[in-house]
Amino acid sequence: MKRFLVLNGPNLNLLGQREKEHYGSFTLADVEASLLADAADAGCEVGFFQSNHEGALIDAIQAAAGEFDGILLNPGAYTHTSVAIRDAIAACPLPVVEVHISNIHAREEFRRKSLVAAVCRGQVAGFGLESYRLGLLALVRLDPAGRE
Ligand code: CA2
Repeated sequence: MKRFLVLNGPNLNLLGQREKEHYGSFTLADVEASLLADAADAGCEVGFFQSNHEGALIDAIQAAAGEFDGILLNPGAYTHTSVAIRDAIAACPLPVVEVHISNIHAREEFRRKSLVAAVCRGQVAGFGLESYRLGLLALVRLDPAGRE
């Protein structure tokens, strides 16, 4: 059975508490419950990790090979700043799908650039909790050997 790691970056543990205009009113626990249900339907497994620390996220990306078949990644604000996370993804043999709750391309200029996008298999942004569900579907359905 395929296993996917759902990796969330800084401040995503605060979902549902503030900034509801950008991130809705659902919590990270809601995201995880939804993905657990989707994974059961799809016949795969999901594991979860959230950290506010760049190095911990990099450690999780490095440790995922051998344990998981792909990574669903919301790097939070590190999306726009972290060459180190980009390098970890580039070095990772697993497909990584970048997800964002908000449409980063319709927000402030500094959020429109993702440093990780070019080393991810694809990006889903702007669909709230559904971004995670669509990203998981992409991981389930994509050909691990191919680029399409
Ligand atoms: O839209 C996304 O998923 C983001 O990755 C969320 C990040 C933001 O820095 C990115 O530009 C886009 C921020 C997550 C912080 O979430 C909070 C939730 C509640 C209260 C405060 C922050």
